[in-house]
Amino acid sequence: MQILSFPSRADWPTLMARPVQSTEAIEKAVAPILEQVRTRGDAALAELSEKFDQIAYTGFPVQEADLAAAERQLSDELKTAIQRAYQNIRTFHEAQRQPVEKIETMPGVTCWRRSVGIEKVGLYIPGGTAPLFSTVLMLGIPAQLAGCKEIILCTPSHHPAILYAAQLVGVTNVFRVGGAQAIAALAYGTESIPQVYKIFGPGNQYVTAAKMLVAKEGMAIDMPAGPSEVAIYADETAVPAFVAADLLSQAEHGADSQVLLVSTHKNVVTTVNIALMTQLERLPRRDLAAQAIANSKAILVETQDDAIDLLNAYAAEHLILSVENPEAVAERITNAGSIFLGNYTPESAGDYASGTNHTLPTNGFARAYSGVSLDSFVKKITVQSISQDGIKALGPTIEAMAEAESLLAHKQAVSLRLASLQ
Ligand code: HSO
Ligand code: ZN
Repeated sequence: MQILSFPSRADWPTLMARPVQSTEAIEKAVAPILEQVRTRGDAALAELSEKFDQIAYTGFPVQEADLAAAERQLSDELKTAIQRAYQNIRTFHEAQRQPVEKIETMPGVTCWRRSVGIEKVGLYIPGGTAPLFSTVLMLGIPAQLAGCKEIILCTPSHHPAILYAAQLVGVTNVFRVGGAQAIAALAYGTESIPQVYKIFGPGNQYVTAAKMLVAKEGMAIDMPAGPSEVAIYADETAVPAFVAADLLSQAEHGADSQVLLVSTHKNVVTTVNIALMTQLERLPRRDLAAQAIANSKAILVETQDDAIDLLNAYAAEHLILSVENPEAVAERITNAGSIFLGNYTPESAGDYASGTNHTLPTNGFARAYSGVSLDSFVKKITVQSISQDGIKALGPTIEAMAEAESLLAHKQAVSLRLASLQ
């Protein structure tokens, strides 16, 4: 980790800048893949799956027998863990449901909002070295609660826990297909894969580029995704070994992961760094983690106010507050995807099993975006009903405004009704 001591505020933006990734070349490679799937459907999926993933695309979803086999391959311990996580995530997301409230804005004028599940959603789970079955829970549970009618999951992974989690959350069909071609299939539909209305899930740069390209064409996506990040604010009440472990848990996601340590105490930075080096050596994914750590920074600041300003400017995807009085500090945080309080709340808890969602805004998007929640899987439809007395009371307001906007047909729609009530 690079240690930066008391940098001036003018230097903060440069220090905290995420590495810019040039997407142009990747989008150029991805656009023809989208086009092939759009025009040739399953035939293109088969060719591209063979070429990029060495998968023979069958054109059929994963069958019952394979799902049952997947369940048999898992240890009871892992199944129990997945069920525990499922319950907690479900409980937390269930509580996000809001009761329909009919609001009388003035006598006889009633307005309300109904949440309706997006009928068809696509979930993408990448292959690669970490089989992210936890992400199946994070996306599938709110989809299930929202009442999405079709939940289509695409993944190139063969990991049985992905299939087990898919069954728990009530996925309609799983298709063994990955990469940009899977995103194209969900966006346009093929003979075998239904077109969906919104696409969710992480992925490599090709998958992300594919999501961005179909989003330009009008497809809804969960959010723009960048490399995963954690910022930790630690003071002398923090346990250095815990802080180091949390930094590494994010670093092991990939060489491009971002980790940031902020402190007002030099000895905190030093002791965390020592613990980090010891722990790093013993990690199976130490090569990836070491690369992420090499690009990461520890920033020493003068005061708590400086730390809070810096963290708000950074807008981390995950923010761990290992400080005295973490709740009071958290109250002053205005930009972050998800906040973890105190010495006993590791980011891993939110990544897997405490209940909150782990699909969160990266790359500073936490300034304006929220993580995935039940809301991500519903549309809110507004409804209104106006009585005769209501239109008598509200009508003149509408007439005056319509007239001033020179939209006389709008005015007429009210005037005719008022006249009929004379
Ligand atoms: N930290 C990742 C989520 C994850 N971690 C999945 C482990 N598995 C992005 O929030
Ligand atoms: Zn993680």
